[in-house]
Amino acid sequence: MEMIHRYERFFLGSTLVILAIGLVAVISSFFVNDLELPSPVETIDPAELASTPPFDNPGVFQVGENEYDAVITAQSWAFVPGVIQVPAGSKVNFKIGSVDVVHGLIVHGTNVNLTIIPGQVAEATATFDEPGEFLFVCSEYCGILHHNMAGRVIVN
Ligand SMILES: [Cu+2]
Repeated sequence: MEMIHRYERFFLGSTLVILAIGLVAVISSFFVNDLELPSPVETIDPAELASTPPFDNPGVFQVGENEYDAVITAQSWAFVPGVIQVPAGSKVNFKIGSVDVVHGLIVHGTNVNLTIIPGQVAEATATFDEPGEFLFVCSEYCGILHHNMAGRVIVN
């Protein structure tokens, strides 16, 4: 006599197959799509961030024909600079560090979604093909004025 009902065995088996497919998808995506876990690009002493290049001079810097580095410091409760202006068609490399607590950076209309951990430099790249304004906000609750922590990418 069977100890496990055949339906139960069927669902147990299906669950294992689905889990295995998911695991294969996740693992293979690391190699096929070159996905990475969010990890520190480099580490930096948060107390020294404001006096360490490039964060001692935050701003937007042209590094190629259509390429810009946006060096940003995050602090309670502002991004410096709060406005990033680039021409349409620009590739923007966001490079951001926090001087105090954990912040986040989400740039609307792009895939940029970073957690900014004090002591770690976070980087992401986005291309802005169309002129317009793109709001960016802090995505980690960082204190009483968290809701004011925002800025804009202005694409001309
Ligand atoms: Cu914040």
